[in-house]
Amino acid sequence: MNAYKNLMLTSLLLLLPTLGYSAEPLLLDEIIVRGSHVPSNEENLTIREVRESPARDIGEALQNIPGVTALRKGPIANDIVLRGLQRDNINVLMDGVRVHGGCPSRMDPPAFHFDFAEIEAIEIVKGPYDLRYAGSLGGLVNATSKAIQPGPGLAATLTYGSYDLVHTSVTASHGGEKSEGLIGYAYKYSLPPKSGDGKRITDIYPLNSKNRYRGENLDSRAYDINTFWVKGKRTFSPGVSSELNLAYQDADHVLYPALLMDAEYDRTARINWTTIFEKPSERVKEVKLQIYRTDVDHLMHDEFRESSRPNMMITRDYMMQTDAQTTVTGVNLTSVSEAGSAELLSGIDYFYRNWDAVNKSAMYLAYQDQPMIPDVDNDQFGLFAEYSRPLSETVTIKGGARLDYAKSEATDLSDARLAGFYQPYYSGQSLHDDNDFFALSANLQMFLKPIDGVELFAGLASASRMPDPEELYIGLQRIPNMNVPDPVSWIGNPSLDPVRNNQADLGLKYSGDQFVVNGSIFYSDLSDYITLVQIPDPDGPGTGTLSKARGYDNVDARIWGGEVTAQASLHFDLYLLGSLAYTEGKNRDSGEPLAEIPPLSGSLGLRYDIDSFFVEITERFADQQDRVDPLLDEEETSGWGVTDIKSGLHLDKWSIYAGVNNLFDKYYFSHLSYQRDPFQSGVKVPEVGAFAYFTAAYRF
Ligand SMILES: [Cu+2]
Repeated sequence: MNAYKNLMLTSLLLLLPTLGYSAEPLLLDEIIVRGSHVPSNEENLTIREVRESPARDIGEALQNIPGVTALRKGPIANDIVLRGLQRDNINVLMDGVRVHGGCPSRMDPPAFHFDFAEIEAIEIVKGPYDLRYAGSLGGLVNATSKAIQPGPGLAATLTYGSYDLVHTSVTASHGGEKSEGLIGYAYKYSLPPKSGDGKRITDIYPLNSKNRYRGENLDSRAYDINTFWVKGKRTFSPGVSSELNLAYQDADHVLYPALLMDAEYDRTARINWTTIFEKPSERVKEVKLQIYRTDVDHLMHDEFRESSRPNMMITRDYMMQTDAQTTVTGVNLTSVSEAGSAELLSGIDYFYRNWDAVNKSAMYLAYQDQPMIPDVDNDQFGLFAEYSRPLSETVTIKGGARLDYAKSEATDLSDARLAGFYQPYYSGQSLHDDNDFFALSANLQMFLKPIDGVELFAGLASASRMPDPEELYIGLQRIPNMNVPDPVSWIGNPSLDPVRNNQADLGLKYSGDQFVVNGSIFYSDLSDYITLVQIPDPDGPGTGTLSKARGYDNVDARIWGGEVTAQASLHFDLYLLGSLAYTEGKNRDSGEPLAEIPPLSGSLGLRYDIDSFFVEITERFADQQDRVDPLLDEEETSGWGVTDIKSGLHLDKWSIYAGVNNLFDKYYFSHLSYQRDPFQSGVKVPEVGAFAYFTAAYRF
């Protein structure tokens, strides 16, 4: 693998001297123009770029951004990992709306609940530099929905790919002077893809495994997702407008080979109502009021697996099932004021989140309901202000602070269950079914343009986030029995403290006529970082009502790393595109590496682009990951490299794309795609083998 990596880096260096003048490096111009709007700690992915790829969802599409990795348990539903931080350590929103998933195993991460066709662009803030939303501890990923263009509009896309993949969408819109409206529909379907060894990814279990798919389900739908959305906007008087967005998504029959269960359904409803007052007074540029609600209803079970075959104990269609619901109701009020060239952003951010999940299992409690996520109420209230001001022609500073109050209560966690099941795992700590905390976050950023084409960024930040309801209160008791003498329980830690991230960032961006490079490095000191821990059986192995467990603990940790991307314009309308990203994490309490940190990864591509036509070949690669946490039995993952080719044609109203990912049908594993609990089966799911696709897109 190292030889391979060196080859990639050497070829990049050898190609550099061939930089030359092409008449109009259009692609480079576009990158420079786009780059000039965002500092080097931010990235922006447009949906046009996404359309070139066969990405199944937002998480997969974002993998092209260095520092972003996707983690998944099946063919779809990629969870976003930003510089090694995942779950509630980062914020993933759409138009500022929170959609927390319902599944305790994160079958439905936040980004799963939006469709590409709803989205115009995705903004990524790397590091704790966003103060608008609670919990942007490691960064923010915010998708912005499509704006309605004046007059009538129609957009349609159809992608057909290997394994009967069909992704299609259509939106129709009309933009008038006072009223605007948009309606959209998207459908996604695929059979289980095959990995490089020629096997369906549903066919990864040995014949004697209870977790293997039943014969009739090996080649059944991998997912079947319908999404509908409407948007209406009304301008009441000059500068006062109100917009209402409604969306409903029904995901059915989603397979998760990495887990013990699959999703029967995952239904999401979203309402977002935003009112904007422009220039309400001399000093105030804008006041925005946003009210939203999201609802998720998720059901998973093992009915497609051998484990659900009836026997003495299994008397229903399933051996195990989890029924989960979650809602978020939020209000944001923000105002932007200006005085000269200085700008002040301030606001209030409030939301209420409820999460409830009930597990039933034949093997442990004879189908008795178990409050796995015990109907947790979580309120968070935040106040923030951010000030930015140019100090001179070449220097701008930006800084701000945020104060948060949060409260969590497990309403379905009885005193008896807390004392009898939770307390023995955390002896010496006094556990409660409610928690609250105050936290202050702040940052200071500096942007410098010392000479033409060069931009420097320096940032210092300290941010905090509340432990999430799962980390605090999850409870899945597995009582040792004849069939399973030494099971693993799941136990939240109600005495967890909030995580704090103290981070420093440096960035450098250079834009020249033939060459654009953007590099950044970061160092993150995490106090009370929440990590998974293995806890021994408090009442001795194989006896009593308790078993060994996986739980959570606060530890001190550090994560550091960096990313670099470069684009160069060569002769003959050719462009060289490259990126590298590295993240390293250490648990300072145990001295071991942090678990679930992506390895060194990158890409190197050559693209011919004359605006109306392009063809590109890209090599994506990752080094082996041997920095694993032995305390969690985390396994090492080998390095890999795969080749993707694609091309596209842009006509007046039509765009056509075709390509093959993993051209040489390599059999490989992504480091992050398996250590997933609860309900991980322990089997690694390989990545998709050779995958061909064709997309036609129409718009006017
Ligand atoms: Cu689930």
